[in-house]
Amino acid sequence: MTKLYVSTKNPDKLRELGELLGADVELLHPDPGDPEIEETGATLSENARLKAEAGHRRSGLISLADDTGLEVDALSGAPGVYSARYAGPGASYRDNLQRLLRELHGTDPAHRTARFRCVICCAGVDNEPRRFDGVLAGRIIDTPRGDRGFGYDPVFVPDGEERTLAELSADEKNRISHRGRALRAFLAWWRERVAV
Ligand code: ITT
Repeated sequence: MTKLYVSTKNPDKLRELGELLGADVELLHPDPGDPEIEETGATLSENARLKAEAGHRRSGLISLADDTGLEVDALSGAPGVYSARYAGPGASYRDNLQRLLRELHGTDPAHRTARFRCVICCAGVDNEPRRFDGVLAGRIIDTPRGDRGFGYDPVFVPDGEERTLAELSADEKNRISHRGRALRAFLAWWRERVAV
């Protein structure tokens, strides 16, 4: 079975990446006690690359990393690259979501447009890491709905939907999501290069 190292400590991302990659790929990942990889980059792309290269060095395997941000137009693109720590270091999903709702309080529904942007980086195939992108456009509502998904999903309604991402099934989310799009772009390239 093909092995891939996924350089994330976020169990929700790992689950979604596993669903998207399917059962014929064995996923390895960091242990909870493994050292953190500092996300010192100024962009999603730099952080995805840092995590993928560190994962490849650590495991000796082809390594994937995902860096994702939520860009809200009324907040000039925030929280963006800071999405995981919007409410401060060590913030929970709930803290981050509450801060987002506070910042958008009173903002007209027409001005609540946003998008998830996901950059997946793969290290260990070529000399240079490869980057794959996926975007999902939508809007931020003011009252969270749904208990699936994770992070900002309960307040994000994708374009063409009335439900939040947290109200969609895992399959429905994966079919349209930023992560699904980036991962399928990676898979198309990888199947040609490495043949699963
Ligand atoms: P790793 O760096 O270990 O992969 P992380 O959670 O720190 O995990 P990011 O730096 O990419 O990952 O942070 C992105 C944050 O954005 C994440 O913590 C969630 O709060 C949110 N997020 C990412 N993907 C999401 C999704 O599909 N739906 C909702 N929120 C998401």
